[in-house]
Amino acid sequence: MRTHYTNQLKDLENGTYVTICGWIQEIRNIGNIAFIIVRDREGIAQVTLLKNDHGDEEFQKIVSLSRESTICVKGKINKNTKSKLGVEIYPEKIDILSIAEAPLPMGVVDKVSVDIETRLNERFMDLRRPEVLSLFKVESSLGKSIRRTLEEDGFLEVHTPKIIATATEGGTNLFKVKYFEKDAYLVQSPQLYKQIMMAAGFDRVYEIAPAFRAEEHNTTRHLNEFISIDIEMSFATHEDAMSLLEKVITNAIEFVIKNNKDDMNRLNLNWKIPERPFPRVTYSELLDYVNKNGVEMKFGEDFSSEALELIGKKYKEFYFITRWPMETRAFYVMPCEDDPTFGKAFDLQYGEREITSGAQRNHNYNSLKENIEKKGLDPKSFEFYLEAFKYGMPPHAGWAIGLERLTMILTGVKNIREVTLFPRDRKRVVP
Ligand code: AMO
Repeated sequence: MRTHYTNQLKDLENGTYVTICGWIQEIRNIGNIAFIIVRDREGIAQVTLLKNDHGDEEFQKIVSLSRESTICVKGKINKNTKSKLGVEIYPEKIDILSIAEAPLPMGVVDKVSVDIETRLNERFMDLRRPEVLSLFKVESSLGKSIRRTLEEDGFLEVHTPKIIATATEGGTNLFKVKYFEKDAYLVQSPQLYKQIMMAAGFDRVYEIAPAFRAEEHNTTRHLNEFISIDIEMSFATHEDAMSLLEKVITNAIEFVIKNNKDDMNRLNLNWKIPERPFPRVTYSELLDYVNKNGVEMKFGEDFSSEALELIGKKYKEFYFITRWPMETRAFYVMPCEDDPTFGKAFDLQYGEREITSGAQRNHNYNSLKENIEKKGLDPKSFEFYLEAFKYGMPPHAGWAIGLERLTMILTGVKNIREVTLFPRDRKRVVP
């Protein structure tokens, strides 16, 4: 149907025939001439309709079309125009594809602010707004670049099951599903399976897939379904995993700067490529720091939002929190050789926000099993996982980035729902 997107018109020769398709954003009718603003994914174009050329009846039919109706316009490019866009189309044929009902559930380009609930209820309409679309274009580019870096580094893409029998990240925030005669759960993370893939000899794997967490609290940072970008690599330490993560993040930022100039302008983003390596701070150093600065915290506790806010004032950009207490982290973390109270786990932070968790994993069957028990979990329910550690398991490490978290942090939106097409939160499963 279409020959060009609207943003491609300005580079064409005068008189070129084009067909554009999109939504009627606005019609200005000034008598014998009407200006129709047509919007598609890439921008807007002006269609200049002359009554003399089309006849009264056709002219009236088109100018009375409702806003947000969809049309295709075939016509000739004119660059000698006073239009702000520097180019207009003189239409020869306008196909009316679908007429929008009025009133609209919400405006697309109106300046009036609409609350987030209405926006999420009418999400298809909200997503037509250029600044909302830009957020998802940035998210798409981040995902694209991350995938490219991993592919270039020899990672194999895998797809692991999303219906599982065992909790991976602790038992509290699991969604139970009926699985015929049994109970099963939606996966919180592909953790166990990506580790099993190391025993399978796949060496380096990645997966970009939904993960499910029954988060009790409705926060601006948590979703019940999010996109987890997971990697696992063999014959590798937590240091190797951190270096890869630095590269993945830096490349992704560079990619967006290069490929999303319009979106960055529209969103007022002014990114610079971060320097590598990112600073590394140990858990204990930060524990000391927050206790000295008025936020009380005991060894072994995770950082509260209050503590993170304080830390974020000192570390404003990317940094790693390393050397976590074993008791704070999941059972699969490898203890440090010099002091097994600590583990080779890390979080990547941006200011007060967490983007990624990762670790070198414990690949020793006996001590892994012990650790499962220490955490009060039943090794029986982990048999299928533990089995993979018995017959030759390489040392391995990995991490997971929350895609919406990353996009949220880099674009500066205050609510993670802004960068989730159809968010699932404590109250919302529709649309
Ligand atoms: P973790 O539980 O820290 O680690 O999750 C990894 C990353 O996923 C994102 N994330 C979320 N995003 C939105 N809503 C949520 N409810 C949510 N929960 C987590 C965050 C977080 O940093 N198996 C480990 C990873 C590993 O060690 O490889 C894990 O799942 O950005």
